[in-house]
Amino acid sequence: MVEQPIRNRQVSGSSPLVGSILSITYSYSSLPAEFIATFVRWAPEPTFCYPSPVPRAFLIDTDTASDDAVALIMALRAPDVRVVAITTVAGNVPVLQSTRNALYTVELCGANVPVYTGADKPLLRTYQNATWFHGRDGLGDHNYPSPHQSAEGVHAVDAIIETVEANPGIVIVTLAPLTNLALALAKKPEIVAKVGRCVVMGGAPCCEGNVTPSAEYNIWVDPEAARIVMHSGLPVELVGWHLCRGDAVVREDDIARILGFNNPLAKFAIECNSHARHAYKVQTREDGIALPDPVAMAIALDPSIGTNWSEHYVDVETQSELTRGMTVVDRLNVAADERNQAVWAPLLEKKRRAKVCWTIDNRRWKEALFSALR
Ligand SMILES: [Ca+2]
Repeated sequence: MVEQPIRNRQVSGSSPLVGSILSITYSYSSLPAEFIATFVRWAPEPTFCYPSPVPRAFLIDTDTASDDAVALIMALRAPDVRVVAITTVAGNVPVLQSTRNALYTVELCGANVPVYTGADKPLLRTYQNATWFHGRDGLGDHNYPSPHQSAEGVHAVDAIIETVEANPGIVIVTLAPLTNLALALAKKPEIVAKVGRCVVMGGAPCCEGNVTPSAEYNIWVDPEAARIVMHSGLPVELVGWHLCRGDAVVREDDIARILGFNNPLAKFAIECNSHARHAYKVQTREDGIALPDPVAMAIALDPSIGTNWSEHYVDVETQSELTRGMTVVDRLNVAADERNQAVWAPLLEKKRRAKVCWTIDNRRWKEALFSALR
């Protein structure tokens, strides 16, 4: 069998999820044969990590568009965080554009963080970008110059595995479709036990998505990958799209305040979201800049910005077209009812519930944003 790079992988779309993923061939090696039984592994109970004098290690997986860029700035400028790796994936923009945007943002921050390019399409689905929202280049089409640095030679999937293994307790923040993380879990399920937190920007637990009424983009684009992550036993903290709307939106007075900081990062943060601001108004009739990824990053940096959390089994719909990518949150714990246990068995086996954030302190979220851009 001729091995192929991951971006040229061959998949079988008709077999069941795990079988299909097992059929993926890629350059490193075949996925472990025991994957079916073991891609969901036990891991210790999650613990929140509050700001500490010892820098916390972050790995950020991103489809770098305009709100991702702001989230990267927040992490790169956080004094108590060491961003050890940025991995990119196809999502809002094609993966190579995502890498370019991540490198540009890192350079704008004067940071030195390796960027690794990852999967260029979802596990099984046809790739669909979101340039209609963020602009063709994902950064509002302002013709930003090419970055000086290049991506690392290691694939993002291997970078995730190596980075987690080298940094036990690491915080993973996903701002994109979960393709890279799912592939890393498939290749090395043991990494689950070494992840301290996994903050996921994605989902619409209140059932009002930004792609369909049921689904938010990151989950909708690659629902099979999201399902693998939710079944993996990772200590997921789910930051849904609902947290980024309404009073969380950066309004005209907030924008004026940020521009008043009068520095290149503040100007970039507003400017690169110009296309997204327009698209968001068309989509929701809300005026202002919605920043889902920065809200997730604010919570990754300080979980107490989330003011209402609860723990539930969370699954992802992969069979229906109508509700593709729906984050199904078991708020009433129906999984405990023996009549439902067959359906929920994969999650029940792992005894790992996700922490779902329902509300945030909007004043403190915006203070975190201002602090990063000041
Ligand atoms: Ca994103």
